[in-house]
Amino acid sequence: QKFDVCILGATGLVGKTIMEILEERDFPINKLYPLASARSAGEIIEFKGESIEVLNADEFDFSQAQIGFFSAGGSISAKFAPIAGEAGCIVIDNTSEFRYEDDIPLIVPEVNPGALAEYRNRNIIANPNCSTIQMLVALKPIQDAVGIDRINVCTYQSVSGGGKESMDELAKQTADLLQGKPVESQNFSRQIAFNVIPQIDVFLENGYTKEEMKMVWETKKIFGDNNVLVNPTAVRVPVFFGHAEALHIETRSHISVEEVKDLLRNAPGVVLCDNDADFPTQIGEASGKDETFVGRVREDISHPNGINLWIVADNIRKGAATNSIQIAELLIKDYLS
Ligand code: 2RA
Repeated sequence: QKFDVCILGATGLVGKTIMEILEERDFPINKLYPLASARSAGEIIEFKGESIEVLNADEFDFSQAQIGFFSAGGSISAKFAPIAGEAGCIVIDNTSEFRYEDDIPLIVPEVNPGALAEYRNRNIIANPNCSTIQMLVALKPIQDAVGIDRINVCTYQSVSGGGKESMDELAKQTADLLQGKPVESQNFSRQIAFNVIPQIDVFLENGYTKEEMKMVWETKKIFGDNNVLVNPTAVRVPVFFGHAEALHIETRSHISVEEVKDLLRNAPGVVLCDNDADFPTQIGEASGKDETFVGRVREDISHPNGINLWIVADNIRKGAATNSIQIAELLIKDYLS
């Protein structure tokens, strides 16, 4: 069985990666409809050796597609996802627009596949934020084994999380600085080249940023556990692809490092970097991969139930495109075949 699929935001970083991964995984596509705003409509994209014209989303009849991958920004999803859902196109939405609505499932296939059944409420499924996805893929087996009371996390997030313009800004600033020219910042609140910025998204009233609170809200929803406490600091670093995270977790009962490593060795989607010096990094291990890499697993010497972990994944792949496609594959396997 094959499916007609539309991709809204087909000319963006995530949209293009979705197309690459659909091809790589030989996703069962019958017809592909790349969609974008009127500004990008008419561009030609390549898919499976064919040139396909990008269509104007405003003029598209969503009943022509059974599955839609949306990654064109929150306001675009707010406008088109309900229209598509009502037309029978099941939307997998990569924006934060619907993530916190009670009747919309928020899915990481390795973590909460059972919640996918709720897609029937509105034909919309939300893909979580990149920094949440990789964290929960790694923490799921620990949560199941002993429960997690509290997560302290600092992120080291690449500029691709902010889209193509943010990547261009890092490249330009780096080149300008190396040539002794002054730099300008447009996509970040400070210079990003040769710097780190403890701000991703806007500040909220409680002093945390929206990126940080996404990790709090989404962890509770995906784990189905309102008692898990999350204390994040999200930081942008001058890296193009891949997010890293330093975690200090407090479990509900004691678990040894060896037990955690055994759980991670067998966890779906996880690659355990077992030896201390084999820690994963964005460039060396995670970029271009679909797995979540975990290293530096060790006991927290300051807490009886504390474990430290270092978690790295490709934010555009597992943090966005791959996770969305895995959701679609699960949907097909459990509900559409
Ligand atoms: C970022 N989490 O890295 C965002 C992307 N969704 O900026």
